[in-house]
Amino acid sequence: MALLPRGPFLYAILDVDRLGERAPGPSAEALARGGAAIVQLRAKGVSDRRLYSLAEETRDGARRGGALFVVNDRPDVALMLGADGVHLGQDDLPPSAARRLLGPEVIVGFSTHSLDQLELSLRLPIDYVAVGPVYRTATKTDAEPVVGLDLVRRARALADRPLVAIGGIDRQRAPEVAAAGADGLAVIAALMDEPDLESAARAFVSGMRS
Ligand code: TZP
Ligand code: MG
Repeated sequence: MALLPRGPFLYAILDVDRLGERAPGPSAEALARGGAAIVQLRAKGVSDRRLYSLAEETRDGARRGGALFVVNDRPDVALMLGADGVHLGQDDLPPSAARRLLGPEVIVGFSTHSLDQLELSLRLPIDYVAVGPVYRTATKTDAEPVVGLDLVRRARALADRPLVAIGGIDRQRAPEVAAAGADGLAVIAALMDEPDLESAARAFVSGMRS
């Protein structure tokens, strides 16, 4: 299976809706330089051609900064661009199909939103399992109900692979999420809403480990 960073690590999600006037490449690089171990590109509702070029720029920026690059939703784009991984949700293409396409070395991550989904996911050929939303989030309009730290703890007890927590995680909450057993903390707004992405990532990482 693909190699993931050791926890706790910052899993920064570069959400194109929150980029504003900022360019994806330098933004990904800034997140990585600030200490994000993974930079995921999340680009909902853009054309395939635009997604491809956004992903190319994000990949190059993440790599310049020393982070792994993960594509949200799209194993085909991950394959074309030689991404380090793909992240899939419950309604995306099946993780087993993505694994067949991408081979054993590419990271395949998968979102879960309940204990049942978490248990089922552990039979899949995935490298990490994500749980959330841990807290209320304004970023994902169709987010599932909040699962709380309780599901993070239960997931930690069950999961035999890295666990990523997502949803409403900010600097203040990061230590309790890590203490509940999350290896990776996946974050959109608490990073992307800051003007200086590198400082935001750096502050997040230093708080996360305290
Ligand atoms: N999946 C569950 S919550 C969420 C996603 C993509 C959004 C996380 O964004 P934020 O801004 O860190 O709450
Ligand atoms: Mg998805």
